[in-house]
Amino acid sequence: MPIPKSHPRYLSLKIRKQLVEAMEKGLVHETGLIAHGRGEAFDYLLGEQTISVANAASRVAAAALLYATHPVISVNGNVVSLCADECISLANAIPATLEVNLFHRTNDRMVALAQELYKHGAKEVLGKKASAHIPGLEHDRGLCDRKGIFSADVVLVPLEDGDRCHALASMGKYVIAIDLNPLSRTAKTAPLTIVDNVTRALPLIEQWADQLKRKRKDELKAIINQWDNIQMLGEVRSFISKRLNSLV
Ligand code: PTJ
Repeated sequence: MPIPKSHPRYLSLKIRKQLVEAMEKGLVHETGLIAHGRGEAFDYLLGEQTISVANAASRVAAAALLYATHPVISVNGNVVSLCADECISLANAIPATLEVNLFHRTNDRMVALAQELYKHGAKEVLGKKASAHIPGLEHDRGLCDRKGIFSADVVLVPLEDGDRCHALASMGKYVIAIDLNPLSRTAKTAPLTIVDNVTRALPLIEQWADQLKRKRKDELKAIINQWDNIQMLGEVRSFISKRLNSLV
């Protein structure tokens, strides 16, 4: 059924339809729809907007990606289906490597997601060649590319599960998470969390990268060092509770 543009929840309904269609094409895993529902609920609490601490976090993310010697953007079914163009554009701007890394890994999904990214103009997509394993993660969700995530110093993980975020951080990587849930294990484990919708956060990181790209390495390092993720998560919780109280 076509969604009427006049519907007050038009954008949200359009995105749901996009994800369902992506699931039917084999890009999104069934549980990706459940994950999206949880994300939507938190986005609702935030007022479906980028709050100021998320904007500040996106600036630090841009600094960390520019500072890195080997930055990787890890993408999954939901991320490719919602923002393939934004991922590719950010990867070109930094420049960073794109790698498909799945929780529910199957060969068919790996191929379909890489093809989708190539269709959108990606130059190179890693992931299919599972040449390394993230220590501490059982089963196929630990598989990754030795030239990509395994050897990266900075990894951007939009919509990551807490376990893998923890494993990547334990490898000494600087993990940048994008997660609408400020209470998730991912949000709490990453040294830098952007509590925002991936659809808003990815273009914002690119805008900041554009502004910061002429900064010296020591200036970028100073931006990264001043970030306090625990304090920021407290500010997000306080924003949500104040907003909830103002709504009743
Ligand atoms: O494609 P695969 O096989 O790698 O599977 C991907 C999913 C998302 C199914 C898998 O990683 C998973 O189960 O994730 P979780 O543990 O449910 O975590 C998803 C987190 O992302 C939750 O905390 C949601 O609040 C959050 N989230 C969902 N949609 C968005 C989001 N955060 C930012 N932007 C969104 N659009």
